[in-house]
Amino acid sequence: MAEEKLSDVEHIKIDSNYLRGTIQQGLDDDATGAISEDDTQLTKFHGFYQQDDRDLRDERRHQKLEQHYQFMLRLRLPGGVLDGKQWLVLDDAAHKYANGTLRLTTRQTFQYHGVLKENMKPLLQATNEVGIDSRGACGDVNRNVTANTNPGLSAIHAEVFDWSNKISDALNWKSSAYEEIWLEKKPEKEDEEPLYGKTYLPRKFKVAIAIPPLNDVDVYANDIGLTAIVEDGQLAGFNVAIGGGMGTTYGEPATYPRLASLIGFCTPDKVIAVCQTIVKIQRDYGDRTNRKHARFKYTIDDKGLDWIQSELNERLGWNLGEAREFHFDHNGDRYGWVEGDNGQWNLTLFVENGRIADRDNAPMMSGFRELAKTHKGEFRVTCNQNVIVANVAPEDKDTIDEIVQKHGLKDDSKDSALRLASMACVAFPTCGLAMAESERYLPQLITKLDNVMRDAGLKDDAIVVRMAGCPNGCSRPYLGEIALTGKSLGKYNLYLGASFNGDRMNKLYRENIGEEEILDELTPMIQRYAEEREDGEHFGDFVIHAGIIKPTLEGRLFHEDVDPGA
Ligand code: SRM
Ligand code: SF4
Repeated sequence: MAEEKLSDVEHIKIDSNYLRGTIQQGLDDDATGAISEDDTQLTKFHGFYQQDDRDLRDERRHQKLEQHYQFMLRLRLPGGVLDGKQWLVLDDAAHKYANGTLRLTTRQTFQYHGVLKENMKPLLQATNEVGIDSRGACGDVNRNVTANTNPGLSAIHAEVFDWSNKISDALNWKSSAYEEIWLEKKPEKEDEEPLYGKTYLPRKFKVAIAIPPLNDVDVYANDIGLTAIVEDGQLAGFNVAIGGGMGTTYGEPATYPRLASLIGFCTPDKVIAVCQTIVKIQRDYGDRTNRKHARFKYTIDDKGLDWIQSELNERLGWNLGEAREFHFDHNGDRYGWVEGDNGQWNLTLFVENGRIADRDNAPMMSGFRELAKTHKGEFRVTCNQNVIVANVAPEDKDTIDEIVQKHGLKDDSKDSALRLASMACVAFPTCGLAMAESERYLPQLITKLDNVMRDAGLKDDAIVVRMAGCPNGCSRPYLGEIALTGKSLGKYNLYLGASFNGDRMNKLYRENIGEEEILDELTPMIQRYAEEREDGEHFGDFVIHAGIIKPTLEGRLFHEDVDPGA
């Protein structure tokens, strides 16, 4: 590949001296709240995105002020597990160095928003002090490794959690730029990147581990989706699926969401080698000229799945085994108390769209802080942006319940089945790519849909609703039974008919519609569903049975409008 064809970001990486660039000089420059444009690409590898408050853009422009630059920090938290001491430090840092909230993400970790340049170092030093870093949380490398939080299968969960940590470490970048810049430690050895080399990957890369029957990680949305195979109560190994991804750009059919393809099985002792080898294939063959075509899914579709499989087998020196039997029930969370097979209890709490904040009549941040002071087990963040208070001794359940009650961490009057199954990405005001509201708007739309569901007698039905502020797919909308992706302020594309367990994507149903049309479309469907469904059927299936959407098993989203009568 001729050098001049490489994308700009490739040059920035090559010239960065192993991801240092001029980040330190940028931090020292107090004439601006921003850092240099090139460095904004490099800080991603360290976990930071430069943003500005979009609510203030016009006002600042009017006042001839520079934009209100600030940073988002994403932490690396494989498997989403942390203890009470760590939680308290994250909470404290949110008040001292960010906007006073914590944001749980769809990849099982925490984000800080509104971090000013001068607070970046102290913030990272605080989290690193309790063993939580942000290396590789963003950037052209492997991201946070997610793992199922299944509270019922405690022993298998512990084992899978261990593998998520090992995979995360094995796929992380190694240069000492991180310690040097943020922790002010002198490098102890020469920099090298044995896995990635100086140009890292062509694009982001994601790994998830599911434990059937739950697919809460949405395993098929990942570049590598591992499904734990449990036989006779033991972890026998992992089914391996490759090439999942959600991102697409409107009007560019060459970009599309894709579900990962199942290619085989490996035993646990081989899983690191399998992941590293797949990453190396993407490193060597991924497109470094066009970032919109650089994800592994496109490498697979360009080269062919067979070619990728034989390349993998050849590099490994052995062949993956045949994929083993398994079954997924659904991709949501199980709320309330669940007893683990170790006799300890686990409480899953709903956090609407992942935002933990103290609001009038809902002191959620304070509630979790109280839990963190008291709880002796760990917390687990789920890929549905919720929190599990995990490993609670039977005798401690009442104390946990009291704190939950006192701080309104559970609100049965508000938390309908529909709301509990909903999820929105961040979007405005921090996301630079947002075209429409998401986190700030979905709660209101759900309230309206709740009325429709209640009137239809479906108040206990958990239909998976997902909203995103643009087509990039951060809330994995193409796996929502009902999904909305932002087109412009107040306007969304409506998608319908994904399966209930994350193994089939939905299809575009209406384009560019506002709230009134959304409700006009969904109300009669929900009413008809209530009339026609048989017990146990799910909405995604109903949509197909009712003939509104033809099913797609090809793993591709259909972009043409579908005739409701077809
Ligand atoms: Fe995402 C970009 C937020 C999960 C696909 N995502 C962004 C940025 C950083 C916007 C930007 O590039 O300037 C968003 C920051 C918003 C903010 O203000 O915080 C952002 N993504 C998020 C989070 C926080 C959404 C949430 O509400 O939880 C999730 C953080 C996950 C994490 O902890 O690592 C998040 N993003 C996802 C997922 C879901 C997943 O991984 O399971 C996807 C779809 C899966 C995939 O990768 O294909 C996803 N984000 C994207 C894309 C499209 C990538 C593509 O292949 O086209 C972008 C845009 C890009 O990379 O160019 C993006
Ligand atoms: Fe931003 Fe779009 Fe991702 Fe939402 S889906 S957080 S609007 S990039």
